[in-house]
Amino acid sequence: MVAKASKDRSAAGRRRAVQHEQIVGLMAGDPLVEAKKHFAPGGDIALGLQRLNQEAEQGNGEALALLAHFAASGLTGKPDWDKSVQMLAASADLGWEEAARELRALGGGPPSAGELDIRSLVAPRPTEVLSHAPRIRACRSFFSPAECDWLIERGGSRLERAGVYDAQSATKRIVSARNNSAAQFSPFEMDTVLVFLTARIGNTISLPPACFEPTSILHYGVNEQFETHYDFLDPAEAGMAADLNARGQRVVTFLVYLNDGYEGGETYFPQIDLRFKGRRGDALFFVNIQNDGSPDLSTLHAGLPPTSGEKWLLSQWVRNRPPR
Ligand SMILES: O=C(O)CCC(=O)C(=O)O
Repeated sequence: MVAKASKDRSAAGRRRAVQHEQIVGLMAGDPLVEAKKHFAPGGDIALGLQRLNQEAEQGNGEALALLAHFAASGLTGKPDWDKSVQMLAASADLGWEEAARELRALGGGPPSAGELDIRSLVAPRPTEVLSHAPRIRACRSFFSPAECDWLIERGGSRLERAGVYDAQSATKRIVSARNNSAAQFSPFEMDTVLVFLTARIGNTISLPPACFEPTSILHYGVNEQFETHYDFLDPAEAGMAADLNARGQRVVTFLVYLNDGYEGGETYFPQIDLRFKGRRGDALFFVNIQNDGSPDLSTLHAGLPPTSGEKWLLSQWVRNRPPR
């Protein structure tokens, strides 16, 4: 029954993708669609910004919501969180429903967007030690139910088969050991909610979002899993030295469980026989290296398969420094 539900979801996902393609086709020449193209790799960001601003000035709520995200993240200038929330509220006032949903996810209006306390929103959360070796901590109720729902909604429309990183080709490789789905968000594909939530993660682990790899939302249906693996990058592996040199070591893995209602699906550390299954909104994070910087082999872990229901998770891999 549940397996069927998740098949239906991927069929629905495919239908949505086709609809999306059709809409994109119909909208070729639409100034906003054209402006957005400039934020893809190799695009002319300054020109894209100019076009977005023109659209926003003419009352385009979607353009304003995008500018709100850029203002929050500092992708196109100095980050300005207050301005970002004001723009999001203005976008919602213009009738852009997604902006209103973003504000609600963050616990604000409309009409109470002005009451959003961004500093507490991004403040570090208390953690509890689950293991000293390897270093694993949990963080209860790290995301609110509304934040979890927003992330599931964002991830659900972009899921594709998950893969593993192939350093030699610098691309994703599909392997049988990882048969779940994932949605990845590069910095320009994020939104204001994601910017604030990743800032909260950064403050909790004392590493800035500049060190973060693209944020992923993972989805596991019944029998889908991420078999035992390490997250640190092994310098001995082909092609890895260049990646390590460019982007640093993947020192922290930060996971947030976004839903309840499934059986199985724990995160499992076989070396210390630790199974963790967060309730909706709980977080788990661990340090992939030892104090001397060498890989910590006791961090071997797996995302076990749900035996019923479906599991949604935010996964954030964090390097020890921003890319060069
Ligand atoms: O799904 C899980 O519980 C684990 C995810 C994981 O192993 C990872 O993101 O590295």
